[in-house]
Amino acid sequence: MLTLCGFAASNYYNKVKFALLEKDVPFEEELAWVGKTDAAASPLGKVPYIKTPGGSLCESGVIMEYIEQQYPQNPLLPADPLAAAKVRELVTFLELHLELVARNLYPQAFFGGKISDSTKEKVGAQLEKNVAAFAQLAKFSPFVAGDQLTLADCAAVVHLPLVSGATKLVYGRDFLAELPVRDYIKRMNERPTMQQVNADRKANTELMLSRMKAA
Ligand SMILES: N[C@@H](CCC(=O)N[C@@H](CS)C(=O)NCC(=O)O)C(=O)O
Repeated sequence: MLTLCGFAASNYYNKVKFALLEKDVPFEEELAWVGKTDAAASPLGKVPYIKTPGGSLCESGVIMEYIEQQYPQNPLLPADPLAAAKVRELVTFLELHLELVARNLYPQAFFGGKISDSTKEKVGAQLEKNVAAFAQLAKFSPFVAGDQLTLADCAAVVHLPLVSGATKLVYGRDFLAELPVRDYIKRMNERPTMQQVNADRKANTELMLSRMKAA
């Protein structure tokens, strides 16, 4: 049995959880807050990580690839090598060129801090460029990579709402507004698997906030 470790308020955790649920892979969850992670399984102290009978693994993108290979049922990658690479291309854009850049805005957008004007300007310009490039690749027809649910959707459902939310809060404008992201997220939220992810996220976020208040 596979164990998913971390906490359900985390978008990276939910990326892996959504893939497991969609593939119908049996798994257990083990709550591990930041600061309470297993250093051997996650040397950077990040979540998620998984425990398997053969050993542990960290990094959400790598974990998704492992799950896809280990459990071939309900595939989230096309069989055709180029089509599969196109899915991975989208995953890379979502993780590296959207989420990681937008993350520089989170201290101000979500955690009550303030970012400098120069960071705001630099990140804004980078995001404009990266969003335009992502728009060239993403299909939303109806899934991010085309007519099949793939690993790119597992990444898109967790990363896109944060990019929208952070840009709205920091710049007063949703940088993804030109893309059909709202309708896409609405459609994805209708899936029972996503409803479970969202319900667990909400409950865990409340728990996290009450822990922070008590601290
Ligand atoms: N590249 C990592 C990123 C994971 C990540 O940043 N997780 C956050 C929680 S959403 C975390 O553990 N942050 C704590 C830290 O970076 O120390 C992955 O894809 O798994």
